[in-house]
Amino acid sequence: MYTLSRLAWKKFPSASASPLVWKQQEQLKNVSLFRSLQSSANASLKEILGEKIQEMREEVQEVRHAVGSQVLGSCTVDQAYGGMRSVKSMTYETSLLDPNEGIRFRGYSIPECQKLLPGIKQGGEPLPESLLWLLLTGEIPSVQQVEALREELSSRANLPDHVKKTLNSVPISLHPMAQFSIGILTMQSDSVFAKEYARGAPKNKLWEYCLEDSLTLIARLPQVAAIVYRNTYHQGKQMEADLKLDMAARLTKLMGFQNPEFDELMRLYLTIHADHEGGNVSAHSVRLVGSALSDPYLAFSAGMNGLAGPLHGLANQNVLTWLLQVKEKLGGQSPTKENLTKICWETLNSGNVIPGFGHAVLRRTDPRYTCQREFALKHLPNDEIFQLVSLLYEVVPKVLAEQGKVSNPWPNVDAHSGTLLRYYGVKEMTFYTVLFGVSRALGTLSSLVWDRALGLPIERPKSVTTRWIKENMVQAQQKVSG
Ligand code: NMX
Ligand code: MLT
Repeated sequence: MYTLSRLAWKKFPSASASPLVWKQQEQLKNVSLFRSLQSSANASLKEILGEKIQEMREEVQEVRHAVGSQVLGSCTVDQAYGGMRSVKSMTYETSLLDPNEGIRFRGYSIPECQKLLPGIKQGGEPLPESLLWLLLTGEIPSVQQVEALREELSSRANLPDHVKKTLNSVPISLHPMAQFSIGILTMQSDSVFAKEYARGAPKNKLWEYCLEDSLTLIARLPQVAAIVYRNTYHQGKQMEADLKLDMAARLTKLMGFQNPEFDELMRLYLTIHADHEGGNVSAHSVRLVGSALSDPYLAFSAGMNGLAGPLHGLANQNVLTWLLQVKEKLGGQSPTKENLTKICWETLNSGNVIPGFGHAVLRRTDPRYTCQREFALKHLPNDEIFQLVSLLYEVVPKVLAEQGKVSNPWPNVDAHSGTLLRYYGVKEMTFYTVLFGVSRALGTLSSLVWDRALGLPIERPKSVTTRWIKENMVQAQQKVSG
């Protein structure tokens, strides 16, 4: 039997005893973005969500009543063959991507999140727990709320033995993302959602069970990731979990690191990779599989299988592999714009993409790249690989623009993350996408809770064959043109 979430009932105590140092109250006094924090500082996550869901259900009804029959987007034949690029055909509440400005989490840009979301120290990076609260509720959390959520996640973090046994028995020749996905599926035995659905739970209650599973899943992912890491690269010697720590620090300790600066990087990392609106492969896979009322474990594992592709999350692994190849090709020469331009052309001419550059939606430098660059400028300005990345920022967009194929020559999030991880000692590139996956749980599972709250139906877009297009469109056009 599962135990009901303490969040369901818990009111939050005063933050005065919190070990966390909170920057937000000071900063927020005069900020107009600061919407509803003060009024709800003592409400529980589930209370707030319950209220928001009620409001949102009404809002969606009103919107559908007002404009339900209007066209949101249309789809050309090229778009149907072209990965449905830019076709507006779904709603997704937790984040929105602007092609020029980049991602906003519930309306807040990354710099705004860095300012407003509670961190562990003055001027520090946001806690991923803070972002999770924001994504779920749409509100900047109070100090007490983040601390309570941290405690709640810690209380759910222990892995069942059968999950450890399964992870310890898979061959380490399996890619870490495949191991990670297996670990997630193995936890499915604890799905409250699946049990309650089988017992006949009504549709309007499903979000509560989805929330239960999502919180448990998010809480346990650091340990799943760390077991994969320690098994694959450290002979299976596992580290003890410290449940007093925040999610990011718990993860780095479980991986075997003891470095407060690396903990700060991990807070930033887990925050910025969390969500990227609804159409990217991982988010859309979670949404799609979840729409069949598959439970959050099944849905999230599907998302991770998509994240593991080289055009999506695996690009972070490929970027560092490529950077090290570039370094090798330089053969001891200092990198210059000239020799890097030549190497970029060699990559393109051999039929490969330059990993970490380009994007399906973005048309400028990814703000997730920019904030990582700022972190590097502050903490590792003299690192050799960072300097190479910096110089490539001046070279690659020019080369890609000259080649003339790409819609966006600018760097994305993956162009930078491996350099930072490597600097702090995570040199095993094949592990990088797992860290992306731990973070992506925050956004995709928050969104899944909302999918169930809004009662979104099973996804089933209509497909057509090329023959159908010929018979219904090509021939019709030929008739018109005589
Ligand atoms: N290097 C070389 N060619 C590229 C690149 C690149 N970085 N980006 C796009 N192209 C090519 C692309 O392969 C396509 O070629 P073709 O017509 O021969 O098929 C052409 O440019 C047009 O593609 P776009 O419309 O610019 O990009 P699309 O929306 O199809 O794909 C990506 C977006 C991200 C898949 C693509 O830019 C890419 O492959 N980038 C490198 C891999 C990468 O960094 N992925 C990570 C994305 C972020 N994430 O974490 O998921
Ligand atoms: C992501 O973070 O999901 C990537 O940038 C890919 C995307 O948004 O399409």
